[in-house]
Amino acid sequence: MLETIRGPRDLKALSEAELGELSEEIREFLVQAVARTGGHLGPNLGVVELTIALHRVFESPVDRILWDTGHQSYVHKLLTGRQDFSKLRGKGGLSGYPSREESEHDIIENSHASTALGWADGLAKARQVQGEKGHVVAVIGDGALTGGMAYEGLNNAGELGKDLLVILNDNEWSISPNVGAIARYLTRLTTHRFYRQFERDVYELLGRVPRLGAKAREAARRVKEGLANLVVPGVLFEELGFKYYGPIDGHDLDLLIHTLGELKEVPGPVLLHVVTKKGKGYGPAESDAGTFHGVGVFDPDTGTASKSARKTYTHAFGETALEIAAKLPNVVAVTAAMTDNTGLKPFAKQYPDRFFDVGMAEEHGVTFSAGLAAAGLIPLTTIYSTFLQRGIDQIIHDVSVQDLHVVFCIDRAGLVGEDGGPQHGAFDVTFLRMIPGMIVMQPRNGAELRDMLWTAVQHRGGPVAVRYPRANLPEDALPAREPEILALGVSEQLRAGGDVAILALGTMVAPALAAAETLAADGISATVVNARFAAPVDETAILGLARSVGRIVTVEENVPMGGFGDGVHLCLARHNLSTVPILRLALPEEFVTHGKRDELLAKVGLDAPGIAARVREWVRTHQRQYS
Ligand SMILES: Cc1ncc(C[n+]2csc(CCOP(=O)(O)OP(=O)(O)O)c2C)c(N)n1
Repeated sequence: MLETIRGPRDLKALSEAELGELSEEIREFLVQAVARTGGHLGPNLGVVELTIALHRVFESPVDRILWDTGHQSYVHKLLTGRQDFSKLRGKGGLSGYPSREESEHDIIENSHASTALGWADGLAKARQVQGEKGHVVAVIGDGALTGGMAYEGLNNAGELGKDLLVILNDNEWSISPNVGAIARYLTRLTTHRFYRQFERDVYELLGRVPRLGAKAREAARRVKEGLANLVVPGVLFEELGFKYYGPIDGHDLDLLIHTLGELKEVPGPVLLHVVTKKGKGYGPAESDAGTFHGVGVFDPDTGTASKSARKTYTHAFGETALEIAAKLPNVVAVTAAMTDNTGLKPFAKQYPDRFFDVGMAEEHGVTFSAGLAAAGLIPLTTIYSTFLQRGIDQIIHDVSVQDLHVVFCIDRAGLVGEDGGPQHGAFDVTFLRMIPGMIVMQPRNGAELRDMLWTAVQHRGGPVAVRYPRANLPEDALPAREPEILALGVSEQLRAGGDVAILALGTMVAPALAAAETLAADGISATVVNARFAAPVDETAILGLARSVGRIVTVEENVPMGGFGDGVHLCLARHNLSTVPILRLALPEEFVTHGKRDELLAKVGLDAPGIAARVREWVRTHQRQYS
């Protein structure tokens, strides 16, 4: 049946029983497809009925259906003409998130949480200004509701009173179990004693009187909903100007269709609280919601996920954080809803009192870290590069102006692979380098990551950032020796050559060394420097190489604007050496799409052959200076 659904209109012709069958087919499809490619399985299995009901009741794309965060839009894709999941998240395949390029049914292109309510508010008001018809529906998870932007959206949408339906998809999980007072409030709403009692009574009664059939069940549902409202009003949402409905069972397709049909007619801002189960219908995902939130390739029959045997930078960070915590009792760790993904699970287990998960609230995470640091603790504030973009003002205003010693541990710096476009860590060097006093380092292997983290916590001064990639370590294990304190702003020369000096940052050191070998075979001898620091750059080394080698190449996994290469260029200019030719190799000045990390690096010319080719061509056309 799924194959016959070419767009939401095809849903309208199906009977309720057929819709039920369709939901089973979709579940089977999702498990088989995601098993082959990896992806966000659990969140999508949780919204099968909700997505079918939304497309049955509303008229997308005239009505706008927005998925907050966007990782749960696979079912929406399947119902809006996108059923080729063979290359999901891969080169040339469907994106793992909504994509304007892919479909007119996607109006937002997202992946960062808590934005949908702002979008919905804007879309609803624009419709009013322009006299256009159509509903705006935003689906937001309970995890995403821990982000401040969600409240900024609710605050404005509720106050200004335009038609808008917000569906709260409450499964009690973020990537890990959801945290914070809002999560507890939602749990109170869904587990309220009277509500639960009534629900059980009604269903037991109906179970004993089967001939009452569907009508009575429907009536009971309505009463139950009404009562739920009566005894556990969603006070918070009501006070924010929303009419609150629910909580209702988000896997009961008939109830969802019926309820959404009714709510479609209710004017003003409405919030429907829907309770779902992450991973619904697939045993392994139901019992291990964390793993199946975003899973790699797995065996669909057993649910066994294939794991790489190699250690990653994330593992090395996690191990080092534990080691540092054992040495320094004033070191604490902060995550924004990414305990496991950032390697902090062992830390959280070993030091529960020194570990803080602030929810999907990076801005708060940074300012909270400022508070911790002001009181004398040293926070390891561990946030993916892409999500740290949320905290730029907090890094400047709350941490840096005060010169507070917060250690920013920036995972997923550079290209992240399959998560694609909006998730690449392409900007952190730029937005950190511009801040006065900020120290920015990037290691070339796990041992250096360990030394850099040790250097960062020992630093007596303001903020320090260590960025590292979503990649395996080049080595098998971290060294047994004690960690070293690295000299601030000092690079490491790894290879000497007289034609060109390649200064590489972090992940780019290995391909730069390999490129130097290729260039040597072509008669071009290259110096290769492990830059270590993007800020402050190693002035002594740069000036020395400018004068001795006379041609400088910089390589980094960051956009060129304001990046490490710009830092080197500025250093030359400051010393009246701006005539020294400099080639800045970096990520392209456009948004890179999704695909395997290695494939993407090759595509943007940041693998060894790409670096060698560009340096070779450039050396041939640029005269050396000063040497
Ligand atoms: C700003 C931001 N921080 C962190 C993340 C990483 N992240 C992706 S999904 C997710 C959990 C989402 O939970 P919820 O909104 O409840 O949706 P569910 O997956 O449970 O359906 C997190 C933390 C993100 N996408 N955006």
